[in-house]
Order: sequence, then C-alpha cells, then structure tokens
Amino acid sequence: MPEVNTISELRINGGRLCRRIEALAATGAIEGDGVCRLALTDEDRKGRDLVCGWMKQLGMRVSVDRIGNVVGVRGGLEDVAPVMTGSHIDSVATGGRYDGALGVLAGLEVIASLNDAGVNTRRPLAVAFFTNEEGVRFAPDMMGSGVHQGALDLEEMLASRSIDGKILGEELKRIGYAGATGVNRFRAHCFIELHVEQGPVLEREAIGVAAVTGVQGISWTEYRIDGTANHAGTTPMHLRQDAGYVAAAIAVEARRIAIEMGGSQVATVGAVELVPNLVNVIAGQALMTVDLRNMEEALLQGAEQRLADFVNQIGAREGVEISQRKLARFEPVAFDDAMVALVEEIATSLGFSCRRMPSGAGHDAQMFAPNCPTAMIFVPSKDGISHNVAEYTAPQELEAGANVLLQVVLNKSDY
Ligand code: HGY
Ligand code: MN
Ligand code: MN
Repeated sequence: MPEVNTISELRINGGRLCRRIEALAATGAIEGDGVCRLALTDEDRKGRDLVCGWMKQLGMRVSVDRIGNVVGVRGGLEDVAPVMTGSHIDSVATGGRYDGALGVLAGLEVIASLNDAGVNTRRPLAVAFFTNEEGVRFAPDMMGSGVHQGALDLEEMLASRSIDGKILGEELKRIGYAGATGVNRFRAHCFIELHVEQGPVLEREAIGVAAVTGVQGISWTEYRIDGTANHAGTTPMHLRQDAGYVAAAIAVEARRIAIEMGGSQVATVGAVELVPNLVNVIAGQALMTVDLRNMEEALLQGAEQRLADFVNQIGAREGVEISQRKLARFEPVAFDDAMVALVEEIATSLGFSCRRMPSGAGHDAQMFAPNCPTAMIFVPSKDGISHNVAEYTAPQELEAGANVLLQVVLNKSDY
C-alpha cells in the first residue's frame, strides 16, 4: 500500500483508457468514426460482452439485474455501501464514441489504476453500465438506471415495445442479459458520473472540466395524427384532412413556443413518419415525436400546456384525429452540493479550469440523485457536437476527466 501522500499524485493511464474507448467503438462501428449500438441489439450485446470481459479481467464481481443493468464491484476492506460510478454503452443510431462509453470506461480505468497501485479502499467500488439510457429504440430514456433506483417500474419496462416492434424483456433474453439480480435494492454511498458535455459551453469558454449541478426536465410525447389520404391534385384545399400539414404545424409551433419562452426552453421534433409518404397523396396519417426540456419544472409544464392547447385547436380546425402517448417525463434534478463542490475542488487542485453548469442532456446519474449524494463531471465536446458521428473529445481532455473521477472516487471511498 503506497504512502498516503502518494495517492493524491495517483493518475490514470490515459493511453489504456483511449485504447478501451477505441475497442468499444469497434462494436457497432459506423461510417465517420461513429457508433450505432441501439439498446439490446446485437451491437449492444457485443459491447456488453466486451465490457463485462474487462470487468472480470480487473477482478471485479459482475452481476446482471432483471433489466439488464451490469454492475462490477471491486471489494473494499469493509462490506459497506459502495462508491459507484458508471454510465451507458447503448447509443443513438448516429452516435459518437464517447457518449456514455467514457463514463463506463473511465470507471474501469479508475479500478485498473487502483489495482496497479495496490490501493485498497475501505468502501467497495462499483462500476456500472445501465440498460437503454438513450431511450431511442425503447422509451423512455434512462430506463435501466430508472428501474435500478426505483424511479421506473420493472414489469412495465420489460413489457415495453420498441420502435421496431420488439418486446424489451424478450430482447434481453435474446441477447443473454436477462439477469436474475433484483432491482430497486442497490443503494450506493454516492454516485459520480463522467460524461462528455455534448454542448458548446466548455469549449467556447476554454474550460477543461465542469462540475455539473443538475439535469433539466425532459418531456417526450408521441403524436398520432389521423386524417384522410386523398389525391394531391383533385382535392380542394378546404376539403383536406391533411396529416402531413398538421404534423408540420405542430413542429413549427413547438419551435415558436421555445423561442418565445427563451431561457433554457428547447423543443425538438426528431421523428416524423407520414403514411403513405408519397408525392401525390395527401398524408392520411402522421406519427411524430416532440422533445421539450427546461431547467424549471413550472416552465416545462407551461410549454407542455401551450403545445397541448395548440394541438387541440389545430386538430379541430383541420378535421383530423390526434392521439398522443407520453414517451418520457422526468422533472429537473439538482445534484448534491457537497459532491458538486468536491468535483470543483479536485478539478482545480489538479490544475484544471473548472466551472459549474447544469446538464441539458439526461443522464443515468439523475436517477441516483434522490437516493444518494450524486454529481457529474463534464469534459468538453468539440464544436459542441453530440448524437452525431462527429462527436469528439481530445485524449488529454478525456484523461483530465478520468483523473478527476479517480480522485473523487478515492476521496469518497475512505482509502
Ligand atoms: O435524451 C437525452 O438527453 C439522453 O441522451 N438520453
Ligand atoms: Mn449519454
Ligand atoms: Mn446520448
């Protein structure tokens, strides 16, 4: 066991971390250096198998729970609540190689570095990857961590149907990750997640690390608009029940509301399907999603209400039937101030510039915040790009984030 004062000089092995990031990125690799590892697909399974193998090589005890979350534990000197870190390895279809993967692999790098240094901690250390953080194949997002920490119901999630018509519980069995470990039991001493910022702030301000203060509220709604398919040439404008037009109008209104509200309000129409989607047929049906977010719950509710009022009005005006389904709804989350301050203090003591900021994206950490002291560490995203194969964070920035993670874990684990 090294002298205590050398532990603060302990550093991760940046080259090993980057090599693992590259190796994981080879699973589900797509053109442009990106990844497509949609939750519970074969690509996700390949990534899962690779990371589980690394956990076992590091001597961790690996368990899989009933929603497919994987937790690796490095034993401590005492059998007490662990210090936990982790993130996700599933991706969106046009994903980057750092979103989620960095948090999981930096967690493993912390374990490897402590193993190399022969450091034993009083508290056990846990590194996890959670099922379906992205929520794009199966909704909602942060599904696995939500079930893990009791925010979402296991049976309801196991029964959820994907956009390609599969049942989540069956997909878990198909890829061999329908685990036996119960859910909503595991309580960490604290939770800390490293993630790329996925936005422009750190790069724009030339700041190396963010101590993340919380996560904004998320509201996902799917609208199904049923009009009347008809001939594009023979149907007078006043006789149309045009689902395509109504979908477009809802998209325009969602954006108008967000711009008019300003502040942190954002609105996104990411998915639109028209039926029959043909040049000379007035769309008889449209299926679309609206993603609304705001740092403040009351404002998010206000945006939801304004859009709902508009949907009712335009449905009546255009003579179409509009049904809707809530795909995700999470209130804003504030992280633990002492943990946030610890991230800030450690980042600064390591010589990195640091600022506090909230997260515009959802993260697994937000599911831990109600149950234990929780915070996040951000490192910059080049050009603020994410959910895009061009997502990039430089090796020295990855290494900086992982070293902050190492010291936060050490600090909280009573080495
Ligand atoms: O949607 C999100 O914010 C996250 O990427 N799941
Ligand atoms: Mn993520
Ligand atoms: Mn993401």
